[in-house]
Amino acid sequence: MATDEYKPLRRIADAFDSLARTVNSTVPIEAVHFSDACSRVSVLFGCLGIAFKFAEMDYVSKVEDLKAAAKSIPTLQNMLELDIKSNCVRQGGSHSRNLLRVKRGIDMVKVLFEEIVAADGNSLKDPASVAYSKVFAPHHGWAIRKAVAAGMYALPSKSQLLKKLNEDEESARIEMQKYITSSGHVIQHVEELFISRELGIDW
Ligand code: 1PZ
Repeated sequence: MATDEYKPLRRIADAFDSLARTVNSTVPIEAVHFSDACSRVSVLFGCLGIAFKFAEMDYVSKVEDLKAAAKSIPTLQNMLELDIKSNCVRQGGSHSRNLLRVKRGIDMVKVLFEEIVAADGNSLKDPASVAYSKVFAPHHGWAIRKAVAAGMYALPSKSQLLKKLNEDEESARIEMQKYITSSGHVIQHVEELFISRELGIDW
């Protein structure tokens, strides 16, 4: 069996699976581990076409910020606590703020996969629109929401996406389900880091 086969969906699901296992223990979540898993998600943008270039640039730059921070800050909770001390949690470009945005990115992918797994058709437009409206739309202004709505028409079909990911219906369903479960634990953990420090997650 070729172990070096190109299987990006599997790599994403495995990264979150491994991360979710550490979340379930009492050990705090490592910033390096988290940001590495989040950076694997970026490959999906390349499969969704040019329309999502802007989203890609924003997401990748925020993940890169967390990766760079992880070189000197061991855990996500350390990151939040440092920002609390410096009184810059909500400041543009802060690690805490970027963490909240990246958390939404992985949440959007989770809802997208849930919708794809539940849908019968070959369209990505409805699954992607639902995911966007649940996760990001409440936090985005009118102009961005309009641009995203326009971009939805340029999405490939589900079968085109699966082909680019080198998966068939059955294998994709398994990997998406794995990601849905494991990212759910990770997302909940990150939200609790904010909520337990009364930082809120709706900004
Ligand atoms: C298949 C469906 C694909 C749809 C992807 C739609 C993604 C939403 C596009 C949003 C455009 C991003 C514009 C930048 C928004 C920024 O203003 C905010 C706030 O940033 P800050 O002020 O803190 O610097 N950034 C965000 O909300 C993060 C956006 C990340 C988008 C990641 C989407 C992940 C989905 C992956 C699907 C492949």
